[in-house]
Amino acid sequence: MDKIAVISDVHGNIPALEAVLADIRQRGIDLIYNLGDLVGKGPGSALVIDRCREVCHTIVRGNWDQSLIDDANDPALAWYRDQIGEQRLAYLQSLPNVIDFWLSGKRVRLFHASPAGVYTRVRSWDTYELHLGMFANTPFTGETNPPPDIVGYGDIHVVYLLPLLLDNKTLFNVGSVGNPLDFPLATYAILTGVLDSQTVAPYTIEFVRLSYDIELAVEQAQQVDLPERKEYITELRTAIYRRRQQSS
Ligand SMILES: [Mn+2]
Repeated sequence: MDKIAVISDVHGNIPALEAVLADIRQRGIDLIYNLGDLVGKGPGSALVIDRCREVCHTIVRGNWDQSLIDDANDPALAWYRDQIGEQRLAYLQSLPNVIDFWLSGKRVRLFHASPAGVYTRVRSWDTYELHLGMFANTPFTGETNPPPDIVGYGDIHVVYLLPLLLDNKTLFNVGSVGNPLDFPLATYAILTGVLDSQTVAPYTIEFVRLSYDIELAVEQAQQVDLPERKEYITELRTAIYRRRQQSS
């Protein structure tokens, strides 16, 4: 059986990334797909890009990666853009939208947010129709025939797995490595099956949640002039999204 580690939303958190990479290595998995949002939020965007380029087979572009390119004049993003530099920005721009492959007779597609693009968000509590829309071929995804049976994505930083029984499809979210918003643990997914095979065979989708040195990540955030630092640190420690934190 082949194993694929699927990581996403590292968001400049080096201690979380290193904990996840060590776990992947220890399991003997050497194929890593990355669903984007390498940058933003945390203090280590540049390092995360460099490290992920080194270890990930394929990386797709996330909404933060895209907005550093699109919103060149947004002062809130200037801190990250300055840190990353032109060459890495060009690299982010070059990343693909989706990863398509066969696994144990299933067509699998991975992307950051949705087939509409990196900025269109779909949540676990959205409608059946919106969830089914995650399997569509669009100008953003390109065409596959057949369209995907299994779709995995990032973006919302919350793990879930949803069978769409009426249509025989499976939707899942891999959670976030560096900025989890369900539990304060570094999270990723592992797919197991026969890679590149159109023959039906067993496969599994599992989720891994790891403790990592959160206080080291906090210390790294405190050493720099990070935008929304207080909210970011609370997210690391509590997994409560900054827009939901009580203002004191
Ligand atoms: Mn994200």
